[in-house]
Amino acid sequence: MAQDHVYINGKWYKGEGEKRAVINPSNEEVIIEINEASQQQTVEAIQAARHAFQYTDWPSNPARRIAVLRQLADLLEQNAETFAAIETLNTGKPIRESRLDVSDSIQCLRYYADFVEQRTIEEKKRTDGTTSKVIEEPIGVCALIVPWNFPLLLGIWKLAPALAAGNTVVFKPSELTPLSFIELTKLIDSIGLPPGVFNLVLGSGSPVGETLVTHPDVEKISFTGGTKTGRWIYEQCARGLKRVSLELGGKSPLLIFDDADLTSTVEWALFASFFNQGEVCVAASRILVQRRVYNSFIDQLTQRLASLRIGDPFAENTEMGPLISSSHLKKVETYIQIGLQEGAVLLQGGERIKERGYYLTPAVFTHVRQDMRIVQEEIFGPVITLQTFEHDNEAIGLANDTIYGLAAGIFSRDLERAERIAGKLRAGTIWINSYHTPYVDAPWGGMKQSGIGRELGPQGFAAFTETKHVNISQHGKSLGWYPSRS
Ligand code: TXE
Repeated sequence: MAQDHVYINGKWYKGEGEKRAVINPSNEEVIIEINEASQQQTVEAIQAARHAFQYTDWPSNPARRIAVLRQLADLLEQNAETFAAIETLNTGKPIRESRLDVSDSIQCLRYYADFVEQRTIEEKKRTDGTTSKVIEEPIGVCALIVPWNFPLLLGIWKLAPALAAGNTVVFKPSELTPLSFIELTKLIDSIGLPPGVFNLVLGSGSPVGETLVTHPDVEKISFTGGTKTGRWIYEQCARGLKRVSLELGGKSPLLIFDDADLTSTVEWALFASFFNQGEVCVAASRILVQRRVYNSFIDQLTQRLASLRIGDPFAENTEMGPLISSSHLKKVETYIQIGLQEGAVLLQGGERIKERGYYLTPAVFTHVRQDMRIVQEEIFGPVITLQTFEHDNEAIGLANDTIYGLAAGIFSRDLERAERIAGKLRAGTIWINSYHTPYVDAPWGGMKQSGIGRELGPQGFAAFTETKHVNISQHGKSLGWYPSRS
């Protein structure tokens, strides 16, 4: 049982695929060795989900689904500290941030339970006597694929609405961070859902992820991850016109105007850029500062960076932990080299600080040009670029000039101007005088190459439904060939 980490049709199995060591990024030690799912097991999980969708009352029993979501939220709450510790152990994120992830997850489960409870069916009486009902039905078998930066929270953002809507699920965490969802599956197992409603398959893109994406019995893919993988998934989904939601990369700008209170803005900028080690899809990686306050901003930023607490993610006062893996650390370092080769100036940071653990100090680049790769490409780590602008239009132009459109931040005392600029920015989420907070009842997702569709809120629920229009007329009554259409 201790080795059984694959969950199919209500039972635990030993994975028959690859064996993989799960690493603690803060000390590089092996936490556990996992036997991942084979392709055959992945297919069995899909078949179990299909069977459960077709033959159990799960899709048609909202009361049961509401009860399950609430029970899961309660269980997660009772075990909150354990989940926070697992998340920090596996990802290296500071423990205070893991606690936030757990409490946001609980809130999300409860939100979608309430959402289904309060849902009404739209009904219309027509002049010809017909009653029209518009019904939101579940789609079927949904494959939920998530990355390593928020393994629990991003998983729950998909799982809660998918289950709430009545779908059945095959869930795949990142191969780097399976631990919190293995633990969550134990809670799900203890609730006793109909077998096959929830299945957990562990493994990487090949073969597990690819099997989920290409199998004809999977009717919806909800994916969070890199834009390159997202693009491949979108192409595969096009073949079978599979439903798809993609939450992808970003290169989000933070616009700082010269009327902003600099001390608090510097604090927000650090949080916006380096929260979760900068391994956040919406991380503010491009800071645009109005020229008049640029030098003062840099002075305050570098002073504050010097006191940033990087280290043991389990220490209560740690502000930044290690990056996720050795290969990701190397990728981020490669970008720092690219920045230097492109002629940017590395003001500070970009250094390893410990012999063990994937720690990197925040890197700040100045003297950058808009066409540099470090300005255009997602680095997904603690690396920011600083640019200046003179006037609103220049700021808008620079802010919008990447392929991404996930998020943006604006700092100014002039809320009217800030809102006007927000209207011009091509980004799915914009914070004015704050950053990062997701609200569970509000949509989250990207424009341009940052994704397709939205998570959270009513939009996040709609993404897991199909719309059916049912017209009911009295039996035996002729409407004629051309009945009235109102
Ligand atoms: O992501 P992948 P990676 C960005 C970030 C990062 C880059 C690569 O820039 O440096 O992506 O990270 C699964 N079919 N983001 O390689 O590959 C994979 O197993 C089906 C931004 O970790 O996109 C994992 O579960 N699934 C991002 C998930 O996809 C496949 C968060 C994400 O992995 C697959 C993470 C395939 N062919 C990285 N290949 C964000 N938006 O927050 C991989 N996977």
